[in-house]
Amino acid sequence: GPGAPTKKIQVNQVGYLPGLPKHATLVSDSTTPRPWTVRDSAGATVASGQSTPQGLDAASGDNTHLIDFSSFDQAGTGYTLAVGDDESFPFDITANPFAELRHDSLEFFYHQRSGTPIEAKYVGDTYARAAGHLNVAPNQGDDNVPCRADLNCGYTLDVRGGWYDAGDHGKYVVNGGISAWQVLDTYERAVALGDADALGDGSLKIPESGNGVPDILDEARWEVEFLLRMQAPSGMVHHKIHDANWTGLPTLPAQDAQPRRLSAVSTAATLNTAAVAAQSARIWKTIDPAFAAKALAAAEKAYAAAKANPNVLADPNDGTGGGTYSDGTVSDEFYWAAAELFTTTGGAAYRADVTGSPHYRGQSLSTRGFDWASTGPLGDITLAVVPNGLPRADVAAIRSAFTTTADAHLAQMATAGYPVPYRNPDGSYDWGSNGLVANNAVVLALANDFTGAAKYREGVYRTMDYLLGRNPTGYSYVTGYGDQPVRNVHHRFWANQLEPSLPTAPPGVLSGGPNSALQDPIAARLLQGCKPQKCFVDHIEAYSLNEVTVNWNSALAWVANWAAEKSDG
Ligand code: 9MR
Repeated sequence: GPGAPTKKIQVNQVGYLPGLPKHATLVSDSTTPRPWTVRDSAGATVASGQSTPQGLDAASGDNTHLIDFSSFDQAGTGYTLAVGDDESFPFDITANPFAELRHDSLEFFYHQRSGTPIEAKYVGDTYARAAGHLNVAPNQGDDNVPCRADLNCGYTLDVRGGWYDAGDHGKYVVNGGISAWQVLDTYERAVALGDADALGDGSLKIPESGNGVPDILDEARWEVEFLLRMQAPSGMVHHKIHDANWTGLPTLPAQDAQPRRLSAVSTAATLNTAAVAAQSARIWKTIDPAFAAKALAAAEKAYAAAKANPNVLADPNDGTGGGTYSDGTVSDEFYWAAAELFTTTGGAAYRADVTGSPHYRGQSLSTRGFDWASTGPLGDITLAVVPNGLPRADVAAIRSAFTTTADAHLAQMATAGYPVPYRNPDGSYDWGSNGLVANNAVVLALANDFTGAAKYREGVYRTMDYLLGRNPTGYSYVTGYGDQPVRNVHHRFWANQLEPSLPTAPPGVLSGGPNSALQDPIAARLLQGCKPQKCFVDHIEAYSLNEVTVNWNSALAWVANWAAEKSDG
């Protein structure tokens, strides 16, 4: 059936690291061990052993065996695993499997830029395209947009720029904000706890390369500038801007003829912008003091406006032409924004809001993970990583919340057929499960940063195994990586499946992944009764399974950069 894997042995199709555990999954009903071999690219047997039967795996519905070939450490390319007549996709053993992914996953954001041409000199002819949403016909532009007619705001805003959210051309503050934050956090964490060298000026193929500022900051700033434009004169921030009606696939940004609608302000968007602007203020403090001051003023104004308007919720039914991103709980956004403002300013009022929050000290960490609607952990990451004025014992308590959550992930992964740090109480897989998985790998990575314990580092690479092919569908969920990567992600420009003159996605883009709620017509038609990890098909119209987004790629980029730094390659 659709999504049926083509292999019985699932591996990380990209690469395993010498000196680390190397695991694969065999699908087999046998209750006794089965002999396996590793073959080199010439077909010669270079290692062998016996599998360990694991029985029925609930997440996939497969009977699985563990193949542990950790003892084989010879660097090389084109290895395969074989059991009987079955053979895996090829894989490498290499010191740094993430050297390219760390940059590809960040360059995704340049491709998603709105309001600027995407130039061949950075992306090549295949991916070059005209600017979108600058009021050049048939576009109706984002540069002079009134509020939705029924809102009667009395002003227009220039909200050009930013990143398109996903396969659609919407720009949503709560999701763009967490994504910009995470790209910036990739840099902040590397400065505070790791090695920021690889993130410097000249590391990415983007127009700002060579301007003396780390490219990763330049790319994030493209979105931060947009978030600041979404702020209303009141200090509140508009929730989103998108088309009046959904466009079809394919539609290039410059060909979008729909009117653009600026939605109402929301408390969530206001706090999200406050958080990212406050973070930006400290990052650019010496790099660009004027921008830093502008960002801080916007953040403080937004935070004050949100305190005065604490319950302005986005409309959960406003889903025509764009996603809703509605969120009924904003206590986590209050905590996150206060954490960023406190870290940047040391202000006593912000500190009181942080320490008095029910989210303080990792209370919103869970084995499901975090996303645009659950932002408390973002505040925890900042407070645990970036130097601030909290008591040492409180910082230690936040850090131990990460290790406790990481331990829960590792315990659950230890018995899984296809180990992955992600678990809902009912076993379901959410829309964007791969993004949640990648964010939970961030938790594992931080647990390693905080403790140095090797088990957490191994957990990060084991998570990459899942995303790169050691899963029950046999897909590498990262475009361009592995022998069977997803090829038909939901995107209005990378729509090769529908229009052969258009490209497939560039390398380094994360598909949303399995979603057991089957929330699009393709999923509902093809996947009834699927086990959660198998609720996936590589189809361009399956937007609830196979879309790409800025928030999922920001999580991938964070983890890929950490994994590259920590692989010593
Ligand atoms: O990622 C979002 C997911 O958490 C929600 O369950 C889903 C339905 O509301 O929406 C997802 O976000 C989509 C957004 O609404 C529009 N752009 C594409 C996003 C990814 O599919």
